[in-house]
Amino acid sequence: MKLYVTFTSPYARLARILVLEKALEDRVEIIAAKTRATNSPYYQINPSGRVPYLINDSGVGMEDSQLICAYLDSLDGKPRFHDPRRQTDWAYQRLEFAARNMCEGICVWVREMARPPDERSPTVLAHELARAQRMADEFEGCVADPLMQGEPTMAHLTLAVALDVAAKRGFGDITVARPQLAAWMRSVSEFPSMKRTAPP
Ligand SMILES: N[C@@H](CCC(=O)N[C@@H](CS)C(=O)NCC(=O)O)C(=O)O
Repeated sequence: MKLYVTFTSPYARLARILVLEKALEDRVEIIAAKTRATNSPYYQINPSGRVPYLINDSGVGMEDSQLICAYLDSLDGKPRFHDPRRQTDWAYQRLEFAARNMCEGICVWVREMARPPDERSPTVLAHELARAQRMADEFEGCVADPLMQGEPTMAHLTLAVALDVAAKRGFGDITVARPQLAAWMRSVSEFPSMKRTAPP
């Protein structure tokens, strides 16, 4: 299989983490894609131009971290990160989806900042800054929940990659002055799959 990524994308990082967690390194070739460039040859492979993108052993291409992570997790018939029993555990699902939405907002901020200064929207930047702070307050109140402790889930991984992209791409460390979230992030950052996929 081939997995197209960039090493800064939190979504691609989720797929890279699943490759490690599911011991698929020998089966999945990780390939750096050139995204956000006019006429990138990558667009011939994945017309959407986004990462991650997986081409499986049958040559079927699929995009989106949610789909790719679920697919990689299913290959051994023992989906640890997509346990069928959790699919209707709404207390868990709401945390995973909140983490994903927090990540999306931070990515909007990062993309906005990547534009030339005179093309940036202060309104969008302020909106995303405020959204992430509110959501961090919410997570400060719920990372002690047993659902966010113990063995990693997609909710853990998604929140952790979101916090890390914020810290590494100029948004700032959202765990500052949020002691529960800071302690939680320290412990999740110790997972070998998190360490081995840390952005440059
Ligand atoms: N919902 C998608 C989001 C993927 C995404 O937006 N990836 C960004 C990198 S963080 C990307 O490929 N951007 C390139 C572009 O927009 O052309 C997922 O979960 O995989």
